[in-house]
Amino acid sequence: MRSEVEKIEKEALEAAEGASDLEEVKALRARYLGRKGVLTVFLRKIPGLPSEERPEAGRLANQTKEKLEEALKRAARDIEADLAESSRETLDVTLPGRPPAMGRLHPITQTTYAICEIFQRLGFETVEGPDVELDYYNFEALNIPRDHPARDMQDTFYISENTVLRTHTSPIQVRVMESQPPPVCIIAPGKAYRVDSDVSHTPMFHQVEGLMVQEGVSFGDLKGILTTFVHQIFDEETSLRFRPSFFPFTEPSAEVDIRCVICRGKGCRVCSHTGWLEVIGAGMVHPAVFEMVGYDTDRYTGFAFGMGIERIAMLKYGIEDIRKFYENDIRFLRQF
Ligand code: 2U9
Repeated sequence: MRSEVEKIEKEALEAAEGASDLEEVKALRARYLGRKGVLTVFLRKIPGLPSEERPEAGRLANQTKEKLEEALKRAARDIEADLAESSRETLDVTLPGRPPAMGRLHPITQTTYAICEIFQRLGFETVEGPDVELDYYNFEALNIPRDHPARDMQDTFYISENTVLRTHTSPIQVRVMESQPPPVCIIAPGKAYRVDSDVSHTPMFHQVEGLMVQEGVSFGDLKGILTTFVHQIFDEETSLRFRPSFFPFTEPSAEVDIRCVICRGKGCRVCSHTGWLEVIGAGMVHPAVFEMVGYDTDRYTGFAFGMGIERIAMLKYGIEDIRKFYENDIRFLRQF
């Protein structure tokens, strides 16, 4: 009797260990533990055994049943774990990696670089300066007196009584002149701030200003430099006209118009049907500005000019609303 149970146990445990799929485990369970299973049939025979053999036979058979149940459970668990492992995604280390998402320069940065590059080729050096400026460099040294409308609280962001967010990049040029004698041939790109907001104005915008100071510098030199610049940033066909104007820091002063780059002078919405676009302000540096930085006004003359970078970018790319540059709409920015 003992050897019969041991034989069943050995055979069943070996079969459980060798089971290769869940169907096989299920079949083994039925074969040994099912209603007509080998072990069940054996258990049923116990009551017919001589009474002294029954306890031993019962104990042995129940022990085998427990071992077998345990072995079948383990077999099912191992098979399931193998299945999960083999269905997991495999990693092909020879595949090329995902390319990193490429960023790009903001259209205003691209335009700033394009403008600066043209002037650099003409011999101008690029200089930068602080956005938070002393009242002195932003206004006083540029011949903008205390009661000038440009100083109005409505136009200027005041940080304190003596400090402002610069309203133009001109203070950079004052700082350079203060720090060195002529010759000076510089361009000053950067942010400027004014209390203003509509389709063509944002409270922060960008400017490039230029300054050339040397003995014998004339208005003719200014016209030559700006004509070359316009031909390079737009094209050779773009003509210019210089109109008299006024700025506190230049005398004489001029506003520079270019032939409308959208309609070529026929008249359109962008040029308000005039055929011309105002893009640059310029003039000969006012002697009062030279005096403030200690330059000899009998010896030196100079010209200066300034332009809004957003305006140049809008005309180059045909953008009608300045606020587009600052909405951070990726669909807009991706186009440049
Ligand atoms: C110094 C002396 C003179 C710079 C100049 C302009 C004329 C001008 C505007 C164009 C559009 C500013 O962005 S904008 O609103 N600029 O019209 N700027 S002359 O004159 C200077 C600068 C520095 C020491």
